[in-house]
Amino acid sequence: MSTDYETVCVLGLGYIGLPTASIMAMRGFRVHGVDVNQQAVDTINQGRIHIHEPDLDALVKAAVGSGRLSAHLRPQPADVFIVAVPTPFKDTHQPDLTYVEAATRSLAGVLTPGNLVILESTCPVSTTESMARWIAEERPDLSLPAWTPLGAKAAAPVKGAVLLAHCPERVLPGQILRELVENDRIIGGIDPASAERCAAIYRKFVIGKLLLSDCRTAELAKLTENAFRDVNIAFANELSLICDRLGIDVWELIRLANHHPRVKILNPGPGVGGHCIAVDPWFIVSSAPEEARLIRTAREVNDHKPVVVISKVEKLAERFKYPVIACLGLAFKADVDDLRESPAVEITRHLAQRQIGRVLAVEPYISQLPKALSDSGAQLVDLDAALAKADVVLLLVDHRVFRALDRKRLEGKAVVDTRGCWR
Ligand code: SAJ
Repeated sequence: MSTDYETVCVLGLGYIGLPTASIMAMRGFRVHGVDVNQQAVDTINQGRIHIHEPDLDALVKAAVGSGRLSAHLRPQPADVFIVAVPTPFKDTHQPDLTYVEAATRSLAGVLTPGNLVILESTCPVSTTESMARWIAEERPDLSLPAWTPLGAKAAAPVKGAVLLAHCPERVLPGQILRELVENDRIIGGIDPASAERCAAIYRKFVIGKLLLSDCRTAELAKLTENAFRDVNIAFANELSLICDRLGIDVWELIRLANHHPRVKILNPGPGVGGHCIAVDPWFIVSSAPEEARLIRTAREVNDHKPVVVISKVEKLAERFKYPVIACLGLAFKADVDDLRESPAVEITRHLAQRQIGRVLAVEPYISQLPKALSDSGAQLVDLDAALAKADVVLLLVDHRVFRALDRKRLEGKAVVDTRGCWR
């Protein structure tokens, strides 16, 4: 099959799927985007976006305008299928593959022999093989390759087999469009033929290196990257607790230590949020609970950080009769609108529910409070209104607008700066 003018069906039009679909459309692919959210589908078909990511609006407008990107509620026949749906965890920290399974079973209906199915969602080890099983259950008429590590002697490819690969997304929210093109990509085939075919697709829009491997290794590599970052942030967060106890400025400590040529400590904060780093390490823990001791502890250290911030604010609030507490930022990190797993939301909700004062939340990227805060008692206001009234100012997210704040406006207020921007 020629690799020119291929049709791609991207399932899940969120932070990964929509930019990927749009970039591929601009590179000449005919792209069907699929999402279960009718509003997202309608918005995209009008050339507009339902999420915030720098420059994504112009890209989607151009892709839809070119006639090569359209959005749908159901999978459409295509040569290549890319699954980019959420993979949350359950209350027990066990991975929840409901969306991956539903997307796989729904695309199975339109598969034809020789199609390639690519999993981009971050998943526990062996999910790509589970997808092969789900497809086989839905479509016993199709043949699917068995897992074969790269370098092992592969069985002769079955003519017309459906190919499968895991190509984990690795982009940083806020820089998605650049990183989608520039980052190196790991391509883990269920067998070597699948890896080769998948690489031919990504070669058309990725200028980073394409690193071919098998799907199990690719799955664990992605989890490893995020667990590495989580462990390193936990180290910084633990240092912040040690410094609080010893009366030392953690930011100054880290600045000094980082002058060593082989030391690169990350930044402490109010905890770790987002749908990736706060989630993915648990997928390793659930697969190898006995062995993943450090990875589990790092998660626990980072998950405990909001509790520390809450008690710091409560202590300061005792100085006032019924203080106004301004919580600056709700997003999980700077300059994004994404509130998923955000420690800032958790902290704001606790402070509001404990009724130790009146809680004002400032989040320039949203226009109404998320469900988690809607009946907490917290009120969404703008920065000026919050600073005019606040007795206690709690900086939770280092959004550009907060970093640029004139420090004089904080005079006379009790300040908790969890990001170290106002030192
Ligand atoms: N954070 C700190 N201190 C730091 C760095 C981050 O407290 O020094 C916090 C942030 O405030 C945020 C959380 O960690 O709450 C995660 O933010 P992040 O910028 O480290 O990462 P994400 O979740 O936006 O994106 C990560 C990236 N993974 C790595 O850097 C290894 C990205 O490349 C992945 O594509 C993404 O996860 C993903 O989707 O898996």
